[in-house]
Amino acid sequence: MTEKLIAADIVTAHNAARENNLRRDYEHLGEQLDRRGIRIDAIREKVEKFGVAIPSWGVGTGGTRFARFPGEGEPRDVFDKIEDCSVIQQLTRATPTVSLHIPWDKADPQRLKQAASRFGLAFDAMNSNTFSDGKDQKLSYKFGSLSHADAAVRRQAVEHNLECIEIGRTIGSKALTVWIGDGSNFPGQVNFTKAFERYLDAMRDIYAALPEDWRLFSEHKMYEPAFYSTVVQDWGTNYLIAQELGPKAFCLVDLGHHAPNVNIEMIVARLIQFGKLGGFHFNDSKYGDDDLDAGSIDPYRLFLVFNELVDAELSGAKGFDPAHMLDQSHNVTDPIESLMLSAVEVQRAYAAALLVDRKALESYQTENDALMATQTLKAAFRTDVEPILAMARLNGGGAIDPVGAYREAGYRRKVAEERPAAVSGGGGIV
Ligand SMILES: [Mn+2]
Repeated sequence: MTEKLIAADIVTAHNAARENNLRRDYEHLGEQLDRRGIRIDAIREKVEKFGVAIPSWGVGTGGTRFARFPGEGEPRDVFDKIEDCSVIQQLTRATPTVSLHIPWDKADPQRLKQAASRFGLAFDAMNSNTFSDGKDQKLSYKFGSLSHADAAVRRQAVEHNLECIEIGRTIGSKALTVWIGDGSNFPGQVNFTKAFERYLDAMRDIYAALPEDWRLFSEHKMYEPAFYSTVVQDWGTNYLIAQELGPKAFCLVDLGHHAPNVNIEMIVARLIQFGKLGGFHFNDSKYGDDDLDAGSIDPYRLFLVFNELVDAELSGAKGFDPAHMLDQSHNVTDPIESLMLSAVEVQRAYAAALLVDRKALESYQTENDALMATQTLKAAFRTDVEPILAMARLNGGGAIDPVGAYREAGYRRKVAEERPAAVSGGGGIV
């Protein structure tokens, strides 16, 4: 029996007050979609099977390099984080997995496994950290990790990744995501070619230790923490890495890790075409790697990314199985609320992309009817799929309005009584 931290009667009462209206909205939308030749239940069934992983670090309050303003009842350790993740999954039914970051979440793997299975959660990709110095770490990553000029530092970074694989193996993870902060702040500080060659050598050692059924995701990022050059800076370099390493290596696309206005959906299409799309870190941004909530700034871009994903899904692209994760920083909101809404936004983009009339789109493309082609996408994007998402939640035992139910349950207030307030100040993510 899966344990639930929000009392079942609160969710039941919450849904009872909204169910009639939802059924009417769902029926009405069903009629509209029927006229477009779409069966609403088929879309809902796909949405019910769609999941996006919660990053353990996302449930703590984030911050900037200027300051961090801790919220009430912040998780004290990975076990509190798993509890918070279980609330997100209970109410949204969209987040069945948790992605851990080592060493932040280091704990006895058996205990981790038990903590997750208590709530029916599983573990998604493992994340290594060689972008900051851990407490008992011998050598510093100040000047890089997997690409460091000193072989001993590179070795230490490789060993850390091997440890992440080992922990992941015990808790049932099937992938390792590697993001490094390596780069330079001054022209001439590093030799681009040599640094990348050292990185590739180190990654080959990590790749060699991957279990048979695992995947290795490398994540590119244009800038920050390095501000002049970054070793894994864009999707081109990322693709080279995946090619060099072998069939278990894939590219991870974090939506915030590109220059403003870059056509990310096109990058996604390219990676799919060449069988190297590993997965996503969803978030949104206005200026750079802002780590804002998914879909909060440019929901159309999120939809366009999903348009490519659904196209690949429906056309049966070979080996297509992208991992979905959120990766964002919640500086001014309750992280649980932000993560619930972000998971729903990702689902929304998926559901809307499923509504694209692909036959019509293809014929408009063939006829060079640019206007009608783009209107075909817009027609799907403009459709309010909320009744489909809410019905999927209701069917799964979640809440019709997850944030509403969460606030009614007073979860944050309750955990704040048990979890002492964090000391404020200090920048950086937790
Ligand atoms: Mn990321």
